[in-house]
This record gives sequence, structure tokens and C-alpha cells, in this order.
Amino acid sequence: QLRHSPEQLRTRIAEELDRARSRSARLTDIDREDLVRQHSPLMSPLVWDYAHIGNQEELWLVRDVGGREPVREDIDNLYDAFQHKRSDRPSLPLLGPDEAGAYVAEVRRKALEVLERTPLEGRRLTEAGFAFGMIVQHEQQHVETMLATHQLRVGAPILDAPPPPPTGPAADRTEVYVPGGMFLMGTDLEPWALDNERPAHAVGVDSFWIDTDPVTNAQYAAFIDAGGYDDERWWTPAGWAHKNTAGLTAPQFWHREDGVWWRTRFGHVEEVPPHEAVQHVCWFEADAYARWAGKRLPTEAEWEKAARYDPATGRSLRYPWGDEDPTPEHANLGGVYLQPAPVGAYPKGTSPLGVRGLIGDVWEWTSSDFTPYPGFAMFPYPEYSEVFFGPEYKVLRGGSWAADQSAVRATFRNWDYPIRRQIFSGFRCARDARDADV
Ligand code: AVJ
Ligand code: FE
Repeated sequence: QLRHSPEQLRTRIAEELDRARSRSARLTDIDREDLVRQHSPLMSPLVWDYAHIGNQEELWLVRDVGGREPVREDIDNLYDAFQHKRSDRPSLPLLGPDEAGAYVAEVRRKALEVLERTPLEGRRLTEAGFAFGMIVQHEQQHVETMLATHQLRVGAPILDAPPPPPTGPAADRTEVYVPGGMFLMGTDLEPWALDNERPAHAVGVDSFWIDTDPVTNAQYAAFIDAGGYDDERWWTPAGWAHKNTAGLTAPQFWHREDGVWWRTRFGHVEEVPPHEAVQHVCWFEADAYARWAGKRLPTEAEWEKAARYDPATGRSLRYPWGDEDPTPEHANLGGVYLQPAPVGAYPKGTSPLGVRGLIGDVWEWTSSDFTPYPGFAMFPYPEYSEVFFGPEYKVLRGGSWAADQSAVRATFRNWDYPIRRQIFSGFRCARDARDADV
């Protein structure tokens, strides 16, 4: 992705568009009833996501980059995420499943023609090249959202996957020391980095310790068993209030039977695997667990330093393992297994400092609000990131098992409300270093 000739770049973009489409097509190749139903007020009907993917592609690639006539100008409003709340979308006059399928296919044909005719050469970060990258990432982000919708669907399973790889060698320590000092956060170089990841800028952090692995189901169950949900000391006032109102007693999709924890995953009921990263916890639960454990959540800067900083060179890497694109050996990405792998399953993904499982498996909550980096420049439109900046949203890092590699980097920033947990969210803990640790 970094150093391609225009022809290679064109081929690469076409392949990425195709890969995204095979995933979204698979998740919408289901019974009509399941496509049009709203499985949760938190989510759109799947058929909305599908046509919205096509509409965004029409706006960005066919009309803006290609300068072509609109395909379906009449539906722009229906598929504008800012015009209608998710909970209201089922009552809109949406395209039906067949119409939506025909629409996205027609838009894709035109987008590929535009790709053939658009010069990509000569500009490192061409607006055209970026627009294609943004559309690839947009579709992949909606694939992850559609997987969250599938997870909320009630009924017999309709998605299946092979089991994840087994765990690798145990970590030689449960926490990693990260030396204080400056590092380069964010990026100017990643061609497909979104506006909120830019610009690269030096950030100083104090020395700290960070967990080698994300918090596992077994560790989280210990917090529940210790009465963590009934002890106000561990919760922020807002977290305590939310936990009580929402009646939270365990991660979403868990239930206990005769002292054993079970979970429902895409319709399959299975014993909770002890060594997998915990998922479907909200920020308030993650924050409470961390306080119970005598720790705290890492800041976003700490997370990124732990993931990218190479103490041998002082450089920040693209990924924890280096500058090469992810392979299936590096991280659990792309929805292959429909679940996290046991921690330690990806030794090749370890960061130079020795932190594991940073990319893939689960999105990791950080303590940070979603705010712009110094020098932030909105691009290409304010609705991607700018309108979300502020204290209502917390940042998540690293990508989940459901995220695609085209939409995850060590600089990638995701965000959501601190009460949300239908997303594939987990966390790891950190703590301040004391002088005696150095
Ligand atoms: C970056 C995942 C928070 O899903 O709301 C999709 C991505 N933006 N369509 C979201 C996005 C517009 C966004 N997140
Ligand atoms: Fe969208």
C-alpha cells in the first residue's frame, strides 16, 4: 500500500473493494425477514447498511471522483446516517433486499469504471486514491457493524466459522514496562489514514506499566465473583448509575448456570472460554475492573506508544510487529473465526516492548476522550470525525476480530459512547510506574 506503481495501486484497490464486497454480500445473503427486521434499536436493519454502503460509494466515487450522473439521487436522504436515527430506520421507505442488491451492484460497476479512468499517478496522497481507500474502509466498518447486528439477532445460528488458533508460548511476564519520554503519535505517511489519525506529532508520556495481554474472560469472571458489580468503590458515579439502571451484572451475552458461565455467540450457546479476551463490556465496566485490579485504563497515547515505539531506534512502527502489512500470522482480523483467539495465539504480533495482542481480537477501551490531534485538519468532510470530537465519546484502539486489515492500523482510532457494549470491545489495564521501577 505504501510504495505501489499506479497500476499496482489500481489492482490493489480493485481487490480491496472486492474483498469488502464479498464480506458484506455474505452477511446480507440471508432470509428476507432477517434482512429487513430491526434486531435491536441500537442497530439499523441489515438492508439499510447494505444500501448505505452503496450510497456512500455512489456519492464519493461515482459522483465526486468520477463526475458522473447520479444513479439514485432520490434515495440520498434515506441513507444519510445524520438524517435518521438507527431506531427510526425500519419505518423509512427503504429499498427492499432485491432492489438494494441491484443498486449496490450497479454502483460498484460504475465505481470500477471510474477507477479505470482516474489518474492515480504522481501524487503520493491523491484525493482520488484516498477516496477509494476511504470507501473500502467504510464498507469494512459497516461489515463490522453488521456483524454486531448478527450477534444481536435471536434464533438458530446462520453464521459458522472454524475455531481460532490455540494459544502460543506463555508470556514471561504479565506486565510490560514502558519507559517515559517522547514518541511519534499519529501519522502523515499512511496513505489511507483518516483525518483523525493525522498529523504525526511528538507526545511525551511518563513511564508506565501495561498488561502484556488483554484482560481475559477468566480474569473478568474473577471480578464478578469478587462482587465487583456490587461494590460502588470501583465505579465512577456515572458508571455506577448506568450499571444500576441498565441492570448490568456480567458482559453482554453471558449467563450463568449452576455456577458455570455460558455465552451466546451468533446463536451458538457455549461455555465462556477462559483464556480469550473478554468482549462486549462497556467503558464503565472496563474502568471498574481496572480500579478493582489496582490499575487503570491506558490513555490513548500510552496505548499507541506500547504498540508502536521501538526502543532500539526510537521510531514508531506502522504495526506492533513492524512496517509490513498484517498477515494471518500477525493478528486475528477479518472475521475469520467470529470470535477472539486465546491470548498469546499471535506471538508474531508482539510489539518491540513485548506487548501482545494489540491488533485484532477485541477493540481496547482507553481512558481518553475522542479529541483532535494538534494540527488536525478535517478531511474530506466534517461528518467522518470532527462532529464527534468531545467528551461524550471514548477512544478504542487496535481493532477486533471482526475488523478488516484495511481498516486497522496502530494509528487507527475508533470511538463510541461509554455505555456501548454490543461492539466487540474489551480492554487491557495499565498503571503508573514508580521511581523504584526504573
Ligand atoms: C468509526 C466505527 C465510529 O460506525 O459510526 C461508518 C465509522 N462512519 N460510517 C461508525 C463510520 C460512517 C464509525 N466508527
Ligand atoms: Fe456509514
